[in-house]
Amino acid sequence: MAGNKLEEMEDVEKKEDGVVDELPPELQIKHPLQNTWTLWYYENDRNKNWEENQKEIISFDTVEDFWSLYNHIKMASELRQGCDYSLFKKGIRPMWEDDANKRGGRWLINLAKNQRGNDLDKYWLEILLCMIGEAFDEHSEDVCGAVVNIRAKGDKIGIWTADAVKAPSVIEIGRKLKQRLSIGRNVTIGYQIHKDTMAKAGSVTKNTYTV
Ligand code: MGP
Repeated sequence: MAGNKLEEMEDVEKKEDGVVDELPPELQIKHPLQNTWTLWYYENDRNKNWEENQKEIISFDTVEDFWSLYNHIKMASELRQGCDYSLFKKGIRPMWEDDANKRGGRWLINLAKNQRGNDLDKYWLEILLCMIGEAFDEHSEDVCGAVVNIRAKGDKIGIWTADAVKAPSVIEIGRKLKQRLSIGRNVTIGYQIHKDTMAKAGSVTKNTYTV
Protein backbone atom coordinates (compact mmCIF):
# COMPACT_ATOMS: atom_id res chain seq x y z
CA MET A 1 0.00 0.00 0.00
CA ALA A 2 2.72 2.42 1.06
CA GLY A 3 4.74 1.31 -1.97
CA ASN A 4 1.82 2.08 -4.31
CA LYS A 5 1.45 5.52 -2.79
CA LEU A 6 5.13 6.20 -3.40
CA GLU A 7 4.84 5.13 -7.04
CA GLU A 8 1.79 7.37 -7.47
CA MET A 9 3.68 10.31 -6.04
CA GLU A 10 6.64 9.62 -8.32
CA ASP A 11 4.25 9.55 -11.28
CA VAL A 12 2.83 12.95 -10.29
CA GLU A 13 6.31 14.35 -9.90
CA LYS A 14 7.29 13.05 -13.33
CA LYS A 15 4.20 14.65 -14.86
CA GLU A 16 4.83 17.94 -13.09
CA ASP A 17 8.47 17.89 -14.21
CA GLY A 18 7.23 17.21 -17.71
CA VAL A 19 4.90 20.22 -17.63
CA VAL A 20 7.75 22.52 -16.64
CA ASP A 21 10.26 21.09 -19.12
CA GLU A 22 7.99 20.71 -22.07
CA LEU A 23 7.43 24.00 -23.87
CA PRO A 24 4.77 24.03 -26.57
CA PRO A 25 6.29 22.96 -29.91
CA GLU A 26 5.99 26.45 -31.41
CA LEU A 27 8.32 27.74 -28.68
CA GLN A 28 10.84 24.93 -29.08
CA ILE A 29 11.42 25.17 -32.81
CA LYS A 30 13.35 28.05 -34.30
CA HIS A 31 11.48 29.75 -37.12
CA PRO A 32 13.11 28.75 -40.41
CA LEU A 33 13.82 31.30 -43.12
CA GLN A 34 13.17 30.46 -46.73
CA ASN A 35 16.86 30.97 -47.55
CA THR A 36 20.17 30.64 -45.73
CA TRP A 37 21.99 33.99 -45.59
CA THR A 38 25.67 34.81 -45.12
CA LEU A 39 27.08 37.93 -43.52
CA TRP A 40 30.31 39.33 -44.97
CA TYR A 41 32.55 42.06 -43.58
CA TYR A 42 34.96 44.16 -45.60
CA GLU A 43 37.81 46.07 -44.01
CA ASN A 44 40.19 48.13 -46.07
CA ASP A 45 43.63 46.63 -45.41
CA ARG A 46 45.97 48.20 -47.95
CA ASN A 47 48.33 45.20 -47.90
CA LYS A 48 45.63 43.02 -49.39
CA ASN A 49 43.56 43.21 -52.53
CA TRP A 50 39.83 43.99 -52.53
CA GLU A 51 38.75 40.35 -52.68
CA GLU A 52 41.07 39.28 -49.85
CA ASN A 53 39.56 42.00 -47.66
CA GLN A 54 36.09 40.40 -47.92
CA LYS A 55 35.62 38.16 -44.89
CA GLU A 56 32.83 35.62 -44.66
CA ILE A 57 31.54 35.88 -41.08
CA ILE A 58 28.61 33.53 -40.50
CA SER A 59 25.50 32.00 -42.06
CA PHE A 60 22.04 31.66 -40.52
CA ASP A 61 18.71 30.23 -41.56
CA THR A 62 16.31 31.03 -38.72
CA VAL A 63 14.65 34.19 -37.44
CA GLU A 64 16.15 33.64 -33.98
CA ASP A 65 19.70 33.22 -35.30
CA PHE A 66 19.31 36.37 -37.39
CA TRP A 67 18.43 38.40 -34.28
CA SER A 68 21.23 36.84 -32.20
CA LEU A 69 23.69 37.86 -34.87
CA TYR A 70 22.20 41.32 -35.40
CA ASN A 71 22.26 42.04 -31.67
CA HIS A 72 25.82 40.78 -31.34
CA ILE A 73 27.52 42.85 -34.04
CA LYS A 74 28.15 46.57 -34.42
CA MET A 75 25.52 48.71 -36.08
CA ALA A 76 26.53 49.83 -39.57
CA SER A 77 26.91 53.41 -38.29
CA GLU A 78 29.51 52.21 -35.76
CA LEU A 79 31.82 50.69 -38.37
CA ARG A 80 34.98 52.53 -39.37
CA GLN A 81 35.02 54.53 -42.59
CA GLY A 82 35.96 52.30 -45.51
CA CYS A 83 34.21 49.19 -44.10
CA ASP A 84 31.22 47.32 -45.52
CA TYR A 85 28.70 44.79 -44.37
CA SER A 86 27.15 42.53 -46.99
CA LEU A 87 24.35 40.04 -46.56
CA PHE A 88 23.97 37.60 -49.43
CA LYS A 89 22.19 34.35 -50.03
CA LYS A 90 24.52 31.54 -49.04
CA GLY A 91 26.75 30.55 -51.92
CA ILE A 92 26.78 34.01 -53.55
CA ARG A 93 29.94 36.05 -52.92
CA PRO A 94 29.33 39.81 -52.55
CA MET A 95 31.18 40.64 -55.75
CA TRP A 96 30.37 41.48 -59.35
CA GLU A 97 32.30 38.45 -60.60
CA ASP A 98 30.13 35.84 -58.87
CA ASP A 99 28.05 33.83 -61.33
CA ALA A 100 24.86 34.96 -59.56
CA ASN A 101 25.79 38.65 -59.85
CA LYS A 102 27.63 38.96 -63.14
CA ARG A 103 24.51 39.72 -65.21
CA GLY A 104 22.98 41.87 -62.48
CA GLY A 105 23.09 45.29 -60.92
CA ARG A 106 22.07 47.19 -57.84
CA TRP A 107 19.52 49.67 -56.62
CA LEU A 108 21.68 52.32 -55.02
CA ILE A 109 20.70 54.52 -52.11
CA ASN A 110 23.17 57.35 -51.62
CA LEU A 111 22.96 58.80 -48.14
CA ALA A 112 23.88 62.33 -47.21
CA LYS A 113 26.54 62.64 -44.51
CA ASN A 114 23.99 63.69 -41.91
CA GLN A 115 21.94 60.53 -42.51
CA ARG A 116 24.48 58.30 -40.76
CA GLY A 117 23.03 59.31 -37.42
CA ASN A 118 19.52 58.04 -38.08
CA ASP A 119 18.46 56.73 -41.51
CA LEU A 120 21.50 54.51 -42.13
CA ASP A 121 20.86 51.90 -39.41
CA LYS A 122 17.10 52.12 -39.91
CA TYR A 123 17.36 51.55 -43.68
CA TRP A 124 19.93 48.76 -43.33
CA LEU A 125 17.82 46.83 -40.81
CA GLU A 126 14.69 47.29 -42.91
CA ILE A 127 16.53 45.97 -45.98
CA LEU A 128 17.81 42.96 -44.03
CA LEU A 129 14.27 42.23 -42.88
CA CYS A 130 12.89 42.64 -46.42
CA MET A 131 15.45 40.16 -47.72
CA ILE A 132 15.21 37.47 -45.07
CA GLY A 133 11.42 37.85 -44.98
CA GLU A 134 11.23 37.51 -48.80
CA ALA A 135 9.25 40.76 -48.96
CA PHE A 136 9.64 41.13 -52.72
CA ASP A 137 7.14 38.32 -53.28
CA GLU A 138 7.73 36.43 -56.52
CA HIS A 139 10.69 38.72 -57.30
CA SER A 140 12.53 37.72 -54.10
CA GLU A 141 14.35 35.02 -56.01
CA ASP A 142 15.99 37.74 -58.14
CA VAL A 143 17.49 39.35 -55.03
CA CYS A 144 21.10 38.24 -54.39
CA GLY A 145 21.92 40.37 -51.37
CA ALA A 146 22.69 43.86 -50.11
CA VAL A 147 25.77 45.88 -49.24
CA VAL A 148 26.25 48.87 -46.95
CA ASN A 149 29.39 50.97 -47.59
CA ILE A 150 30.55 53.27 -44.79
CA ARG A 151 32.33 56.12 -46.52
CA ALA A 152 33.54 59.59 -45.54
CA LYS A 153 32.07 61.02 -48.74
CA GLY A 154 28.61 59.62 -47.87
CA ASP A 155 27.38 56.13 -46.99
CA LYS A 156 25.71 53.90 -49.59
CA ILE A 157 23.35 50.95 -49.52
CA GLY A 158 22.98 48.74 -52.57
CA ILE A 159 20.46 45.97 -53.15
CA TRP A 160 21.88 43.57 -55.67
CA THR A 161 19.69 41.68 -58.12
CA ALA A 162 20.64 38.84 -60.41
CA ASP A 163 19.55 39.93 -63.85
CA ALA A 164 19.53 43.52 -65.06
CA VAL A 165 17.58 42.57 -68.19
CA LYS A 166 14.51 41.49 -66.18
CA ALA A 167 13.11 45.01 -66.13
CA PRO A 168 9.67 44.31 -64.58
CA SER A 169 11.22 42.39 -61.68
CA VAL A 170 14.01 44.93 -61.11
CA ILE A 171 11.52 47.81 -61.14
CA GLU A 172 9.11 46.04 -58.80
CA ILE A 173 11.96 45.42 -56.34
CA GLY A 174 12.92 49.11 -56.53
CA ARG A 175 9.35 50.25 -55.93
CA LYS A 176 8.91 47.93 -52.97
CA LEU A 177 12.20 49.11 -51.53
CA LYS A 178 11.15 52.75 -51.68
CA GLN A 179 7.84 51.88 -50.08
CA ARG A 180 9.40 49.85 -47.25
CA LEU A 181 11.99 52.55 -46.54
CA SER A 182 9.33 55.30 -46.75
CA ILE A 183 11.39 57.11 -49.36
CA GLY A 184 9.19 59.91 -50.69
CA ARG A 185 8.02 60.34 -54.30
CA ASN A 186 10.23 63.41 -54.60
CA VAL A 187 13.36 61.24 -54.14
CA THR A 188 14.54 59.08 -57.05
CA ILE A 189 16.77 56.03 -56.69
CA GLY A 190 18.73 54.51 -59.55
CA TYR A 191 19.61 50.99 -60.70
CA GLN A 192 23.09 50.50 -62.05
CA ILE A 193 24.37 47.50 -63.97
CA HIS A 194 27.50 45.98 -62.38
CA LYS A 195 29.27 45.86 -65.75
CA ASP A 196 28.82 49.65 -66.02
CA THR A 197 30.07 50.15 -62.44
CA MET A 198 33.16 48.04 -63.21
CA ALA A 199 33.92 50.02 -66.33
CA LYS A 200 33.17 53.50 -64.99
CA ALA A 201 35.81 56.21 -65.17
CA GLY A 202 34.81 58.44 -62.23
CA SER A 203 32.65 57.74 -59.22
CA VAL A 204 29.36 58.03 -61.07
CA THR A 205 27.68 55.23 -63.01
CA LYS A 206 24.71 55.82 -65.30
CA ASN A 207 21.30 54.67 -64.08
CA THR A 208 19.65 52.03 -66.23
CA TYR A 209 16.34 52.31 -64.34
CA THR A 210 14.99 54.81 -61.85
CA VAL A 211 12.00 54.71 -59.52
P1 MGP B 1 33.16 50.35 -53.52
O1 MGP B 1 33.74 49.87 -52.26
O2 MGP B 1 31.96 49.66 -54.04
O3 MGP B 1 32.79 51.89 -53.45
O4 MGP B 1 34.25 50.27 -54.67
P2 MGP B 1 33.59 53.20 -52.94
O5 MGP B 1 34.66 52.84 -51.98
O6 MGP B 1 32.58 54.17 -52.51
O7 MGP B 1 34.28 53.71 -54.26
P3 MGP B 1 33.63 54.37 -55.57
O8 MGP B 1 34.58 53.96 -56.66
O9 MGP B 1 32.26 53.79 -55.77
O10 MGP B 1 33.59 55.83 -55.36
C1 MGP B 1 35.57 50.68 -54.50
C2 MGP B 1 36.49 49.80 -55.31
O11 MGP B 1 36.48 48.48 -54.75
C3 MGP B 1 36.12 49.58 -56.76
O12 MGP B 1 36.56 50.59 -57.60
C4 MGP B 1 36.83 48.26 -57.05
O13 MGP B 1 38.19 48.49 -57.22
C5 MGP B 1 36.62 47.51 -55.74
N1 MGP B 1 35.40 46.70 -55.82
C6 MGP B 1 34.18 47.00 -55.37
N2 MGP B 1 33.33 45.99 -55.66
C7 MGP B 1 31.93 45.93 -55.31
C8 MGP B 1 34.03 45.01 -56.29
C9 MGP B 1 33.68 43.75 -56.82
O14 MGP B 1 32.54 43.28 -56.76
N3 MGP B 1 34.69 43.05 -57.39
C10 MGP B 1 35.97 43.54 -57.46
N4 MGP B 1 36.90 42.81 -58.05
N5 MGP B 1 36.31 44.75 -56.97
C11 MGP B 1 35.35 45.48 -56.39
